[in-house]
Amino acid sequence: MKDVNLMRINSDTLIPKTLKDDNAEQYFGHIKEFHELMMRYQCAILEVETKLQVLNNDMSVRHNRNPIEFIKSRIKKPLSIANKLKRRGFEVNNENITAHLNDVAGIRVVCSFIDDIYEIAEMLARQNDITVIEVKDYIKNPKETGYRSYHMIIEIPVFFSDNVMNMRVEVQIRTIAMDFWASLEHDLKYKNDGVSAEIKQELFECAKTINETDIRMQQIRDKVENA
Ligand code: 0O2
Repeated sequence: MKDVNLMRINSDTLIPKTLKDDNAEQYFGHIKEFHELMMRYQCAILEVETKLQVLNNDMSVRHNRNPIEFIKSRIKKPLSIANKLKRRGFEVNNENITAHLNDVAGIRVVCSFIDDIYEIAEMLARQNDITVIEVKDYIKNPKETGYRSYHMIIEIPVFFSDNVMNMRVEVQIRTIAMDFWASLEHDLKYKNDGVSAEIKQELFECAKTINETDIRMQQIRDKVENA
């Protein structure tokens, strides 16, 4: 028999030090309810991560391929939650988090090839217990920054001790190359508090080059598979 290591989650794991650093406690009056809500989002992440893992295992054994390179997940920081609600003109409270924010629970799925992205997205969307709320295809329609990625907002039922809740999760699916660009671009912008138009243009050009490489890698794979 194999031991299952239960993840020991407490509020320190869920609500990191940032709660204090950001002084966000002031926004979430009922802090216990806020922790509880974050725990629910964390559980939704677990559910979706397991689904992705199952898909990858299945593809690996039956088709000898691993479409997913790696998966990252995060719960949005309390201050980011509060700021986003305020930006949109909503009062900062737990009800408005569930009613108006779709990206409190976020999962990033990094795939090898462009086709893998659409395959994973389709396999997820086909599952009976998943409802696709919204899709933004920034691969077919890149953002003006050059950002490419496939975004899905999905809803999944999570069974808790005394109730079932439909929880929303944002799933961002992208290639290693798209992820490489997005991570560096994000860091450069964040660290420098914004960048000049010239740098933006350079970043845009890099995104284009990276996309061309992604397309060539896909073509090479198609040739190898059809050889
Ligand atoms: P974080 O820390 O990643 O959560 P919405 O979220 O619906 O209010 P929007 O902008 O319509 O707003 O959502 P969208 O475009 O579907 O996705 C927003 C997320 O995509 C961002 O999350 C980033 O993770 C990523 N993203 C979008 N555009 C860019 C871009 O130009 N560069 C990079 N590096 N990432 C981008 P957050 O909330 O900004 O932050």
